[in-house]
Amino acid sequence: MSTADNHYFQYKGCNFVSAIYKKEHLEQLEHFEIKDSDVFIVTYPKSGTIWMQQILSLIYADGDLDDVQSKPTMQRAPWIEVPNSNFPERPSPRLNVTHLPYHLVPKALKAKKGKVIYVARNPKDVLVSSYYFHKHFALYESPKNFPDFFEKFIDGRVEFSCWFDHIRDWCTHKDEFNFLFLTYEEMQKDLRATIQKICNFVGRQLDDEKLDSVIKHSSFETMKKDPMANYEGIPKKSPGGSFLRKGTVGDWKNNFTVAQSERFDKIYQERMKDLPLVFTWDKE
Ligand code: PPS
Repeated sequence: MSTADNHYFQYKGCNFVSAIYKKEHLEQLEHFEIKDSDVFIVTYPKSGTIWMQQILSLIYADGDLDDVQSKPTMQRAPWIEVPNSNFPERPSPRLNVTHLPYHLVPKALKAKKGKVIYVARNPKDVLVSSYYFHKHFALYESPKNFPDFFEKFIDGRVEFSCWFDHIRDWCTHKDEFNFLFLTYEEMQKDLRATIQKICNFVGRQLDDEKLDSVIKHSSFETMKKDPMANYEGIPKKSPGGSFLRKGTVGDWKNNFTVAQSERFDKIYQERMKDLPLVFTWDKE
């Protein structure tokens, strides 16, 4: 990709925002030691990351809300690719999050140590959510306009590069990991069932009361009001706007033209035809 303005740098084929990430840290994290108790949420940006950080930390809190309500999500489950994530020193069980593509995660994870929860979201909604976040977040390049951002997204000229490559590489290599695949849309449709799936996967059981509490504290409405789960303090380009923007399925319909949608569908079919994935594109 063109990095004329140095907004991004490339590391092993993946685009990173220069203001946040450091090549030396990315090199080191490939060699991090992994423990069986480590859990990694893996997402392409704007696929439900903070939602899963909130859910997972609530599950591990086992009904004790003090920690969850006193620490922001990014401290409860930090990004391993952010230089100050402090991964090696943190006490177990370590909850983590990453947007990294398959080929850049700690190599030891591939030996089935630790657990990976991959959360995917239909890419039209990912694109739209990402467009608005680029307009909102001060450290990100402002999109020229929606059509221009659309082209960049399709070409992978965005942070963490191409959505199609991210999901393909993770899904085709899933058997190298203890791997749970979830979608944003299934979380929307049946959050209780999704939380139960996560509990089974990580080996934590919650009684009904604790399960209800996780559901309550991870609802869009509760998180939007919760300063520990809504990123209200991040640097913004202008007042107003919110990280928890709409939290729905199908908002792409309010933003894509018919021609953009048809073009996206064609590219999706070409790039995804041999992957057995089914996305929900509209509210059910
Ligand atoms: S990031 O920047 O990659 O960490 O963003 P990420 O957290 O992956 O995605 C942000 C979008 O997730 C929505 N969100 C939720 N939707 C439903 N319920 C809950 N609880 C929830 N929490 C976050 C958030 O609103 C962003 O989507 P959009 O479509 O922009 O609203």
